[in-house]
Amino acid sequence: MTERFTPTPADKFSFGLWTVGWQGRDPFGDATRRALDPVESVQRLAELGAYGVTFHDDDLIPFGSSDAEREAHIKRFRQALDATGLVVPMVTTNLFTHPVFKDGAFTANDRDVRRFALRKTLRNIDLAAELGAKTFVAWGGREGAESGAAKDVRLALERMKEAFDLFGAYVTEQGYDLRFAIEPKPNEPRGDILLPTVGHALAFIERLERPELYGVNPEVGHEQMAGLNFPHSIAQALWSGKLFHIDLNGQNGIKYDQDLRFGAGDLRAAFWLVDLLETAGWDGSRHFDFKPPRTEDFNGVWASAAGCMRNYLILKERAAAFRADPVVQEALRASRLDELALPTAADGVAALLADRSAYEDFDAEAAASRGMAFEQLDQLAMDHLLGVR
Ligand SMILES: [Mn+2]
Repeated sequence: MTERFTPTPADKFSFGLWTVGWQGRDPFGDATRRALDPVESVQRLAELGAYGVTFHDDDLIPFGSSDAEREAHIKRFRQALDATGLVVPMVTTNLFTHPVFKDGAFTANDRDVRRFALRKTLRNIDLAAELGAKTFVAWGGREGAESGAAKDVRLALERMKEAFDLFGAYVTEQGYDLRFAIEPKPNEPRGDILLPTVGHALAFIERLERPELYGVNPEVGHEQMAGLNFPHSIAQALWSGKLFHIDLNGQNGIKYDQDLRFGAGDLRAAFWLVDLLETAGWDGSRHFDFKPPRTEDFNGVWASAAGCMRNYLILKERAAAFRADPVVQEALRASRLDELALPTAADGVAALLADRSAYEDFDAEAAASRGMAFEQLDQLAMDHLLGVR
């Protein structure tokens, strides 16, 4: 029973150093845990069955480190990676903790701050390429405002575009095999953040000079903070060919960013998310971006990390059982999912106009009276999720 939910590197689970390493400092309280050495995190995550580890530059190399200190931190980290076999699929930049970024990084009103942010990011892009990462995440947590006149949003978007176009040109010139994943979030820490949802980010990407280099890194809780259906956002990102990375965690509705372990919070959304990722053949990392609650000691931290992976594997099994159930397959046909797969007017507009059954002879009342049988279908999903089928 337990063994089939034991993760292995083949499951492609990855964790940010900042997740298990979160010390529990929040707006109302101090840290409740000591700092974790990144080397210890790598070792423990490998023992738990993870395949990858990710980080912000400052998670590995404290802000303000000298070049020599920087090299020493990278060397120790590399040794831990080599010893455990863990890989670095993704790297991201901290452009939010230091007070210099209080008004943002790429969109700060102060030009010198923007230039510093570009340099900090370019340096981190070099490190990402050096460590073999294929995805570079950009979360613009401080790119926003608390009041109307404080930010000219059209100009800020222009500066944001300028930054991403510069990075795209840089990786192209350097020949790096690295793509960018923009991470949307509606608010927190800013009152309102630019590119607040997956949809906003997808639209922004199309305005860039090399749109093929950019995709999204949606986070479960971030879309849910905006009241949105996370699996729907992921489905649109997949449909657009823009799901470059994903942040899995848990959230209970529209409130502060809870960053619960994956599976906590909206369990039904988590079930449909895993069903979607698995049926779509998602081959990227199953990356966890969560915060073990500050109530926990390190036993709780590792239990929380293990729980993320265990919950994914349980939901993966439950979703597969749902799809394989002949009764479910019949219910899907009863709900006419097979019909949705048929093009609506592949015969062309002339044939459509000539088709009297499509309009003149169409019996709207009869069509309106057909039940969709969605409730029977959804209860089957519920039965599988709850483990009673
Ligand atoms: Mn979050």
